[in-house]
Amino acid sequence: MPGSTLAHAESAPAPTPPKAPRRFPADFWWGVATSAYQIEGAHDADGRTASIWDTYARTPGKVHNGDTGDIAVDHYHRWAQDFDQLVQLGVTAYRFSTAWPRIQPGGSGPANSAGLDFYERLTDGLLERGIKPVLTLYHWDLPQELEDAGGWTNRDTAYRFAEYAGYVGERLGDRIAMWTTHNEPWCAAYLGYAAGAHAPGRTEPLASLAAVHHLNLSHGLAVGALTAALGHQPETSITLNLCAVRGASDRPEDQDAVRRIDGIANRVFLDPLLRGSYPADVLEDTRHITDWSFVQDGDLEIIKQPLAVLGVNYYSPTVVAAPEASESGEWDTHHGPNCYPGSEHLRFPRIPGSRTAMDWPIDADALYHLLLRLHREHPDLPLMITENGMASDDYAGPDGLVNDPDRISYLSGHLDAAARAIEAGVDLRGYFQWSLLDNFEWAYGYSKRFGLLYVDYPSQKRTWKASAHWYRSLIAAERG
Ligand code: GCO
Repeated sequence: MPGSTLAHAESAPAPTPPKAPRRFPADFWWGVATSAYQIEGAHDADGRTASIWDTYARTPGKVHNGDTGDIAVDHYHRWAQDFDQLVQLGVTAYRFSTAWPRIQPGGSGPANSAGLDFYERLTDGLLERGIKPVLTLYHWDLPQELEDAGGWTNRDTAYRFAEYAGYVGERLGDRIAMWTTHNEPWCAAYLGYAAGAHAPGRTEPLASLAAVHHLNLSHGLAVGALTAALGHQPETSITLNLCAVRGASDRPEDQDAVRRIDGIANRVFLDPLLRGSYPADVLEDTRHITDWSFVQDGDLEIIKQPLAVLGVNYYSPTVVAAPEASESGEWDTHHGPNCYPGSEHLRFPRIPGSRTAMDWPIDADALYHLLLRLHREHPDLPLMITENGMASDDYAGPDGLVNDPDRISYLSGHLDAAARAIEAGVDLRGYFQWSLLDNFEWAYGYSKRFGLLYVDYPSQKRTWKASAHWYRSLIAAERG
């Protein structure tokens, strides 16, 4: 076990404790989030086989600098020291994901006991530290063999996912405080199969819509598998990166563009999950691409399962315009290329104002309005913010300090928005900052830093940023 490589910036400036009185419920879940491929490394340890991200990262030109998750931040070996930092932060919950190819090498056949052992160590390590394990079953690391058989465009993958979920449920059972089936099926489907900007790098609109459905279907099947494994339905959720979209103007064509994007990005998941049907306007908007015959009788009943909470990942808003209505010659491509099947003609005018190191616009108010919308449309559905954070160009100064005032300002503003939403009646149960550690930021490799802890990649040394001290003091003030 490597020696502790943590470097506390002991003389870090004492952050100003939050001035506001407590604004969150006493039982609010305060957390941080990570994902397997982004932090674990140990890509071929103890039986793990390749995922689509291992393949994609090895494909020349796909990932910045040719970076891969082979080592990442070596969490596979350093998890205990990282978990000790969770205790220092004072978080009450920790959101992580399990790597399917570690648990079921090749995506079919028996479970790999050594892989399950690792996640049992994580789970028990969290419980021993008084921290709730929030487990995501799929954060994009599909076993490559399943992609070779069609991936999420192949209906059978949904059934393979349920088998994998059953293995994890059987081993970890009721030790998991919240089971999340999927992280951002939007990314898995649209960036993976339409834009080609994420693994598996395909650019096939029809395939991406089939992937949307099979991801939705796999959610329902996995809930069934967890229920069978545990003997009762556990606390279950799914995490969506909902698009906080507004029009470039009030012109009818821009407002119809909003309807289109809201449908293909949000309601194509929300409606099957919560209403048991696909939105008619989305079926119409995509009629020229597919007749949706991949939706089989009974699928929608499977998808619509009771949810303990809906996880919401929020980073930045979106403005959309019909092509001729654009005011600015610049287009905001923080989604990457327009990857919306059937709405590729729409454009995203660049939003003025401050932006993160990802070139994403910053607007906490859009989070407030997104939460209120969800509460309005689904008043009995508890919510959790399962990811919120920003990339900034962090560096350790000669004094060893990592000052990240922009991140503190971002987190403060978005937590203010969350508190205002609670005041307005939203049943918000928790907040998970993205991310505990600087890590592998997908196609950006290690060039973007989202962590509360700075990672010096060559040495794997962790250093608290000023935002980590700030978040710790905020949690302490809120927990009282
Ligand atoms: C996502 C993923 C995370 C990202 C984070 C920053 O929301 O895209 O869940 O894996 O790293 O959001 O982009």
